[in-house]
Amino acid sequence: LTTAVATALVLLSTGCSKQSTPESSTEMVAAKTQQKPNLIVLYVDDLGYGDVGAYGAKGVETPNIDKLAAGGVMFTDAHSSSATCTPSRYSLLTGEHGFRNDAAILPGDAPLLIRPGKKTLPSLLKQQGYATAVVGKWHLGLGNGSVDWNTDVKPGPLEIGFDYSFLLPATGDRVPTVYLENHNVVNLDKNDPITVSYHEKVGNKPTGLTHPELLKYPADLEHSETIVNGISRMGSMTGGEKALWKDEEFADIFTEKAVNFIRANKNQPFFLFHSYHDIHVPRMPHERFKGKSSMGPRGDAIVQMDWISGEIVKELERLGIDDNTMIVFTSDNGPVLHDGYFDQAKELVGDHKPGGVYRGGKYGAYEGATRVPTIVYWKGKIQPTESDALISQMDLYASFAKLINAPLAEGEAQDSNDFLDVFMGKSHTAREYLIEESVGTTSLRYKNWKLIEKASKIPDWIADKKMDVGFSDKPQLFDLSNDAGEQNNIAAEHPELVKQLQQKIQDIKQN
Ligand code: NG6
Ligand code: CA
Repeated sequence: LTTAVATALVLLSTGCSKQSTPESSTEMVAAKTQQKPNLIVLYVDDLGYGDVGAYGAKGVETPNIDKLAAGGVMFTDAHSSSATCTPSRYSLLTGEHGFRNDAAILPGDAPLLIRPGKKTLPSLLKQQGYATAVVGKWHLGLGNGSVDWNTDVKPGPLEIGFDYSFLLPATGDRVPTVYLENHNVVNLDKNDPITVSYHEKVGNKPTGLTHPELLKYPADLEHSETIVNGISRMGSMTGGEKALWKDEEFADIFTEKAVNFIRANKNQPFFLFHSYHDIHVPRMPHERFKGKSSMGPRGDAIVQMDWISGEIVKELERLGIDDNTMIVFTSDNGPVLHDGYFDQAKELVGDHKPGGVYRGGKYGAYEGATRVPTIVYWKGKIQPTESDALISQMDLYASFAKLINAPLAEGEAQDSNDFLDVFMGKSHTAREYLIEESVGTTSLRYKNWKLIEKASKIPDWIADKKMDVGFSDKPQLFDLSNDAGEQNNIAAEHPELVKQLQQKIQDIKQN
């Protein structure tokens, strides 16, 4: 043995993996990297705190997720960084608040929000020898502005740390309604090029307004542009007929891509960001899930989402790598019933409470907006427990880094804290403070206090939607320890505390 190899062996046996491995010994590299756990983030869209069996769901059963909850750490105060998708995803992948980059819901043709060169969770993991993939909904923009879907679409996930991507480019309700695998639209016929616009009508495909008789669901005005697969969407699109997706196939196609990635990388550490379309609108689960809940398409989409989760976990079990894989299950924001399509989500909800005891949901400022079901499961490594630690998805970045002994650069993941012990269920104490972003204002948690700042910039499209968003022209203060449902604004009784919390928001923002 050379001295270098001997040193590496000692490091291996002590579990220290920071030391660089001698280049001459490829076997050593293999041996070393094999020890690192696989990481999977199961990222559901618009799943509320109360939408999972283990969290009290009434109208739907989720046996696969309940199994993770029963065998892992089930969090009761874990949050997405924001009440909407784009900023939450931005935060998960960069470890910083969305407001640091003005992240907001993006149109379907927006440029890539995370610019190449920015440190990201996948780039860190890739540097540490991980194979990295994102499968499913992206909604973080692509390209540099005015994307041409007929050529290489980049920069995108591959330019910010992912080795492989299979995407629904924006959302299910936004064009383009095609899959993007790495840089290319899947099944694109060069003779039938795609054009997309969010400013004007392109081509002559029917729209929800001109051809309502073609629709599987009626939709509101915003969702009444180009019809694809019987569903009118946001934005206008023409061309790419052979490439158009069928919403009912999402579950099977994305699951297959995820499973293939896991199989192909079973012998080396991998990171899979599995980003569900469910249970976002349009809710159009596969035929076999129809009627499997009592809540219509929204409930059936939850059943489908549970099935997908089960398939991924079963694959890990089949391959015998479940004991070397840490799984984080969570959602990008809280629940919404009516979100543009008349799919009876409101009418059929019954006594099911999508946000559990928490008020509000998607877009808003109340707890229901960001407090989401969150489970960490790692067979054999985590003792089942429930945790009421206040924790954010942003904290996964620094915690994963800690798990694999990867140092963070100065300024990298600036809002992310290493709470590995909390994610592993060994400690129940995480944050004292956490900013919650909504589309109209900023809120702050301080222990069990919750401040909702007076609202400033409520977008028009939400102002007239009559949602329980909690935006007010005065600051609101709630004591969640006796008012979890945020009913009693006690700001007037605690003026000093309100001031301090407002100041804290400013401090964090200027940090
Ligand atoms: C909103 C859409 C909504 C949904 C949301 C994004 C309207 C009226 N509503 O703008 O249907 O697509 O964007 O959801 O336009 S998210 O989960 O990706 O943030
Ligand atoms: Ca969402």
